[in-house]
Amino acid sequence: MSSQIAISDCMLCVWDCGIKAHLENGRLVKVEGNPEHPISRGYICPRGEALPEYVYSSNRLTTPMIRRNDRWQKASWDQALDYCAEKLTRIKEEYGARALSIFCGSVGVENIEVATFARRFTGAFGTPNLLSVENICYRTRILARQITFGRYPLDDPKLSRLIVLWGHNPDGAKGMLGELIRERLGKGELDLIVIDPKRIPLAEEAYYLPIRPGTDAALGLAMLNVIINEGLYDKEYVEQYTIGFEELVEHVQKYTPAWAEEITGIPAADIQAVARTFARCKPVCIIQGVNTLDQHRNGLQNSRLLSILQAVTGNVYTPGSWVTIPRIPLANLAIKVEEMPLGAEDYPIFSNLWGRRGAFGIATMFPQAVLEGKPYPIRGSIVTAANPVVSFPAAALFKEAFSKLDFLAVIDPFLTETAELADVVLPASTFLEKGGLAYVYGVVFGEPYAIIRRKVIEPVGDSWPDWKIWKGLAERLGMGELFPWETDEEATDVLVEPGDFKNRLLAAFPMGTYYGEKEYDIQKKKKLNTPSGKIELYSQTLKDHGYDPIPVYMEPYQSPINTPELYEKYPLILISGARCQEYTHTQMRSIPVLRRQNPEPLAEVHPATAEQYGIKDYDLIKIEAKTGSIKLRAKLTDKLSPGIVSVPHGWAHANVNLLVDMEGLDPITAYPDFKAVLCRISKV
Ligand SMILES: Nc1nc2c(c(=O)[nH]1)N[C@H]1C(S)=C(S)[C@@H](COP(=O)(O)OP(=O)(O)OC[C@H]3O[C@@H](n4cnc5c(=O)[nH]c(N)nc54)[C@H](O)[C@@H]3O)O[C@H]1N2
Ligand SMILES: Nc1nc2c(c(=O)[nH]1)N[C@H]1C(S)=C(S)[C@@H](COP(=O)(O)OP(=O)(O)OC[C@H]3O[C@@H](n4cnc5c(=O)[nH]c(N)nc54)[C@H](O)[C@@H]3O)O[C@H]1N2
Ligand code: SF4
Ligand SMILES: [Mo]
Repeated sequence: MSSQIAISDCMLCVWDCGIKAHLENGRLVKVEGNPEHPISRGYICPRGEALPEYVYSSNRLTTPMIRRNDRWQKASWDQALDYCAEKLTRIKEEYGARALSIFCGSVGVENIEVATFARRFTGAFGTPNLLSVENICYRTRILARQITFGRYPLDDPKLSRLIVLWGHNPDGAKGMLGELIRERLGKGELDLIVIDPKRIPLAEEAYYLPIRPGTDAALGLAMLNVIINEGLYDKEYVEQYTIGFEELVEHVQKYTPAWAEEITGIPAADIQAVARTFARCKPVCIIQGVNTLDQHRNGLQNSRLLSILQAVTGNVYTPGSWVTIPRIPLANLAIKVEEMPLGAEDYPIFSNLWGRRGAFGIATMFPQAVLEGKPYPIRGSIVTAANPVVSFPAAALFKEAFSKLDFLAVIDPFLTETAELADVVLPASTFLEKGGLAYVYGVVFGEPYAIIRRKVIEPVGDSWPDWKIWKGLAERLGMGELFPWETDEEATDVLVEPGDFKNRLLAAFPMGTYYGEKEYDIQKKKKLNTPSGKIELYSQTLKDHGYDPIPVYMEPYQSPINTPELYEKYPLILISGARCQEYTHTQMRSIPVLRRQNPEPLAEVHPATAEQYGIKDYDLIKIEAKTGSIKLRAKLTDKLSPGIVSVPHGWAHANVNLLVDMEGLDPITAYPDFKAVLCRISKV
């Protein structure tokens, strides 16, 4: 028997922890964290450890399948790709190229191999409609920081004196950050503030502010009120590097701590205390939820407020605050389509900020385009590395839309709920069965580090890597010359621009290498990339587009104050999507070792709230909202504030997205409100 250990990285979620993969006769048998990886330093979560069970799962799709007479039939790759090509050609002839949407999920934007070739195919086919989770996750905060700073600065938590976890629970969503914070707290190097409706584990070691979901902007504005009126801002920094401070001073006057207490439920004295600590401790780094604050009707302005808090206290571009890192020299393999995608007119900043064109259209407009033909019909879709029928808001509507297409193909290693609606499923290899590139370390620790990945095990069954699937499709559509790569190595290496970095990266395999250094003090060295060349506390760009140039407070669309009649019927607030270590989104429920650790979705409720409705721990309950209802068991916990129900996302049989609608989208980015939905509960 031949045993071997391969150094690689895990892509079961976005953080790319370093791993050691133990192989026996070429088969993966065990996975552990790699202590030599400079960022993850040996950290591994239960999903990473379950990689052998994941890759060899009996639920893997091992061959293409075509649906005929409502039954799946196994097909060869030739048959399946020919079939797709025929359907795609018909859609193009009948409705034009734009009637096809390519739909990418979390893996479809985070795994650069998956994302790059999906995007290239979109351009080659000639449709502008590349849709993705970026319309519900992360792009909003990037935009908010770009609007404020010209670039997107990242967290630098290794050197912070104070960290604010604002709607973020590292123990669920970003384990290696949790480890770092505990290590630094243990050494007495760090203070911590937690702002969350739930007393998360790290709140035990922090100054904790329980907040009413969706009211974060009220807290942020009141903190600014205190910081400005008590003269606690960084006068020199503000004067030299920002514009709009005078307008900001006037703007925040009405947002007093007493006003914010009414809205957020946080006592005014606590708001004052936190504002003072925030302004006096340097360097400080707000680590906002990866999506939490963005997934609100006020999402972009929530994120803008955090930028303004960092800026007025002089906590941008300094060690331990928010920093920038050089851009990784990725090759640009996108093929340009002149026409703008769905939603570009209604959400112009999302699509094009200062001539920087966004990669994606507005995915939340997809159901309307399919079901009503507005603004024009979408008739076909290829979904890759996504499960939107479960992961997107207004789940019933998305399901109906995917069901009513003329043609749907799904590329995935598993038969997802979205794949169950497809005409064709194409089995994708997982990241360990192909090449790739890991480079998201900037997002966790501001680290400009990258690793080139090579295949660790052979593709399972007759699965193909994504690049090969797109190539096969392109060939059948007469565009084969645009996908000339023949081997896994070629298709991986082409992701990085030729040059010094690429040579270093290849030479550093399998460990990876830095592609630059953190950049500090750039505000001192050059004009920033905003229209004014300064940090824009007041944004003329937002104003010119008809939005508030300085963030205002906006109630959640459904709320006790905004919709009091609805509140009478649905008196509790539903938050959704808190992460757990066992699963990534809708995935991995069929992996027994993970399912045993986390067998079923549980709705968290405060014991006092549960008692009001006669609910005991582990009772089966019904949660109803305006758009639907789900059933699952209750978990009583006094960690969650009373009056709130917290439900995980990603469980198909109790899909919380049946309760989330798309009525009150963020006017700037069309993000839905996943985190403040009115609901009621009852014992079943
Ligand atoms: N294990 C695991 N890790 C993941 C993922 C996964 O599926 N599984 N997904 C990855 C992805 S794509 C993403 S986007 C990130 C998500 O990462 P985050 O958005 O950071 O999610 P969480 O850390 O779970 O934090 C959610 C916290 O926000 C609180 N919260 C809810 N509503 C509000 C509110 O209105 N205001 C405030 N202040 N707090 C609120 C919740 O109580 C919870 O503690 O996680 C990534 N990491
Ligand atoms: N209510 C509520 N809903 C939410 C959220 C929330 O907080 N609350 N969070 C939202 C967020 S932030 C996000 S990012 C979305 C995520 O939404 P999705 O991306 O739709 O969810 P996933 O389950 O991660 O789907 C990824 C798919 O990629 C497949 N896959 C894995 N590797 C590969 C590969 O190499 N190639 C291909 N082709 N496929 C692969 C997986 O099997 C899986 O089916 O969910 C969102 N939904
Ligand atoms: S946190 Fe877990 S799933 Fe995510 S990359 Fe690390 S080991 Fe993999
Ligand atoms: Mo996300």
